[in-house]
Amino acid sequence: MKCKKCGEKASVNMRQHKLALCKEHYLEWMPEQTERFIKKYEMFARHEKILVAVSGGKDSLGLWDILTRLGYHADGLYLGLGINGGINYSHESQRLTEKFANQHGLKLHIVDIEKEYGQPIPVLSEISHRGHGKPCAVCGLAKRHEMNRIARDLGYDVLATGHNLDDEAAVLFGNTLSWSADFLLRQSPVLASTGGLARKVKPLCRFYEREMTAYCLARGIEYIYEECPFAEGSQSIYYKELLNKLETDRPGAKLTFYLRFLEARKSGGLFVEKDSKQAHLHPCAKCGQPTSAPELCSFCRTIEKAKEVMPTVTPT
Ligand code: Q46
Ligand code: ZN
Ligand code: ZN
Repeated sequence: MKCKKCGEKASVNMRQHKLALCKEHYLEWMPEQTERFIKKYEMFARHEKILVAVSGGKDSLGLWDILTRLGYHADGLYLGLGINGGINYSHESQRLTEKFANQHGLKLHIVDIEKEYGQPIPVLSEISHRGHGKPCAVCGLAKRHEMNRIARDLGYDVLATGHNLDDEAAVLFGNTLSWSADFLLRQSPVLASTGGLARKVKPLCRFYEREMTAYCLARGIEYIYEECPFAEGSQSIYYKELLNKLETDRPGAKLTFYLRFLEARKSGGLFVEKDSKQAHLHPCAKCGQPTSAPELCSFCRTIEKAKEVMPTVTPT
């Protein structure tokens, strides 16, 4: 496989884009695409101050790296959750985040939940009896709360998170299975700031997880490979596995699923009664059946086309 830009040996092959690139051109392509998404979804402007939520994982460190390479003013925020498990997850993820910030001379804010609120997340979860034995509900709540607090208190314009396409498609899949209209209508690459909540953006929402892995490897970014120990057996991991099976058979299916959703949401086509659209129907010039096409209905057009190729086809 050869790089589409220079003809050298490709190191990344993106079947869904029918695009293979060498390492050098891949490292150019990722920030170019990110910039395109930032503009397309009107995430933020050049002069705005961005707070990147960093966890030490490939997505958030990759995002911080890309935004910095693009010349944006992006500082990091690391939340110490106090989650240890076998691999000492919080300790290791903080170490790698600090290492990245030091290597690149970037500003990193560290907020330790235990220091701030007296107990680490797992204990707060236990004593508050929320989340059926798993700390994720309290953890999610704390993360949203703290990210917003720091963004507001330190005067950041926008909060950026490293959610990638696999994350977004899994959330979308879950919300579609349960037809959670409110959640579906709120899922977006940009959430405008409202009533004291900071604007939230997801500049990586169109990149596959494996594209982020490839980016970090190519850039030599050291990140934490392990997931949080509480992520094991979660519903979102199960949905990701299902979507990966689909993607293997139909490359690009995940991206199409997400992008078509965004289009439908933008055009107001989600959960809107079709009645208003039916008003635009008129009779087909040939068969008289209702159609929204300008002259012939789709079926008559198909028959017309077939007739051109094979004159024995009978007209409607
Ligand atoms: S919510 Fe749950 Fe995550 Fe918090 S406790 Fe771990 S798995 S880190 S995305
Ligand atoms: Zn190349
Ligand atoms: Zn509060």
